[in-house]
Amino acid sequence: AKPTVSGDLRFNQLGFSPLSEKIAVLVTQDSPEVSPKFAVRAVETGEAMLTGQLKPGHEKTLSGKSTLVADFSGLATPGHYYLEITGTEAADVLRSTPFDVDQEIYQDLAAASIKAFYYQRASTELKEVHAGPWHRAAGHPDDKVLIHASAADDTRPENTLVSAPKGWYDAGDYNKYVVNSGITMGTLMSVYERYPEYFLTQSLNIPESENALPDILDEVRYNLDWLAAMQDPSDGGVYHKLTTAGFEGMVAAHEATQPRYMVQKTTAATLDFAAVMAQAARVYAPYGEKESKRYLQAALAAWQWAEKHPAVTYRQDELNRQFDPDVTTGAYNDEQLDDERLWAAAELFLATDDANYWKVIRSAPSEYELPTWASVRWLGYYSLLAHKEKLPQDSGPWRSALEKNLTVAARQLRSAGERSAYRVPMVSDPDLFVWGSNAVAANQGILFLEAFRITGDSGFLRSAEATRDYLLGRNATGFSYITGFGHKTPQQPHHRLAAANPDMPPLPGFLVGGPNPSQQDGCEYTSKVADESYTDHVCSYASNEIAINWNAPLAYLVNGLNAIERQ
Ligand code: 9MR
Repeated sequence: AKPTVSGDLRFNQLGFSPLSEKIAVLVTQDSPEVSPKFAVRAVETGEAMLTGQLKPGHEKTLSGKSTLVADFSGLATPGHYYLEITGTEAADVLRSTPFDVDQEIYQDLAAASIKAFYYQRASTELKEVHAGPWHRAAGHPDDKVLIHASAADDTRPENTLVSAPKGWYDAGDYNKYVVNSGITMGTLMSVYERYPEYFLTQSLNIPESENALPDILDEVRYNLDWLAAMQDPSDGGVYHKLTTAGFEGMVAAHEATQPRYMVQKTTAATLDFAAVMAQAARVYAPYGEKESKRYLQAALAAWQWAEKHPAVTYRQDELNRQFDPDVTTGAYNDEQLDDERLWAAAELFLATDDANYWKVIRSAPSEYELPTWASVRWLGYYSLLAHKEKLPQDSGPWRSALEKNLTVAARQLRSAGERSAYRVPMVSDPDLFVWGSNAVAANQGILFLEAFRITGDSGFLRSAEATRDYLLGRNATGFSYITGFGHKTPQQPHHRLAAANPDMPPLPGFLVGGPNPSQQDGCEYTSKVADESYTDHVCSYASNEIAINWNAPLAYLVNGLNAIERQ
């Protein structure tokens, strides 16, 4: 058969840093017997800078298609290029859209992935000088929040007014959920802790940019201020969420004015809060002793509440049978609390050196588990592994076992990626495509960066890059899943702040949820295949919503890689 060059070319649409692996994938209907040739040409002169032959992808795509892979990793000279694939006949040519090779290529995306949190700020006006064309009026003052019947007690009866301003909107909706803020905050503080020097020079152009704190810590503090107010000062328990009873319509923030409630205290929220505050006590210590102590006190009080209330879970349906008004917003309900307990114990151990926390840590399972909002054990283990010097003297074998579990998981994922059609781990298993699958990918990227940090094996860096390539276009839909970065990006994310401004491009730097074959939103999709089940429509909250717990691992991955690549 003649080499065929018809098909779709999939690659990272933003471009490549000079020393990274560079791969483009041609998705074809049938695999030709003779592989076509490719050339990477300079846009300006047409000169071929590098030539080669496409190689068959190892496995079929999840939809059963074949792929051919062009590897032009050798092209390290910065420049503006396009890829050309040629068959046997002169007319048989396929050209890619142009892309860059550039040492600075990830600077803007790295900053934008954190600036996204600034755009999500509640209770404040976004000025044009910081927000550019996305400037807007303040929404949700949250200084008069009602204690919901489910949260009422002697000190705060039903309808007591409390104040919990600031913080970030969770996602496309305007509510603020403690559990989801937990993993988000842990991830953001951790990327800062891994690459502190790098963050000293990053400017986000936010209102606090001029102060002494790195901008990422200013942004995180905006949410810490809110989170602190989610704790009941009388007993240390933490409310599950601050929310309207039902979701608001797709209106601008300042026009979304339904009453806001503090709903039931839960063990998951309280333990996540304890972990975040204990980590904050460590991270902010060099910048303010008083602040750091306050965070630690809050963490300790939360831990004590959770000791007394070890299994208060959030069950929205039951709650609605007992109390008015019915609450129908995000539930973030979780029945498994051992992992939250481990994470809190880990951060509190690092903060206090108290042997009681070490006991909790030593009795926990240690097999690797990719973090999600409901599964946070490895946030604790990542922190412990990154602070070896604070571990007990005789913990060497325990730590080695933990490191082994991490690197074995990373190695398995890496080889699954190398065998796959797109040469990325994400497409090796349809079960990975849950609601928010892009955050699964981004968290895999974090795992690779951690495996690289522990072993120094640069193969893990290649896998982290591949994950970044996946999110930026080397995937089954050909979308770059990050708003504003790439030539085919989400135009209609499920994001109230964006939907309220239909004449503007969507706010930039946001990762959408990504392919999710469960399609819980009932919107129109063109495919049911796991990695194709994505629709760029505002209706699709199950595949096209933005969320803070998805942007945080994106921020970790792109900033972590950028820090390493720019060294
Ligand atoms: O990310 C959450 C996902 O794991 C759940 O399956 C889904 C349904 O409960 O909810 C997702 O979180 C949403 C939250 O409930 C409300 N704000 C938007 C979140 C992202 O879609």
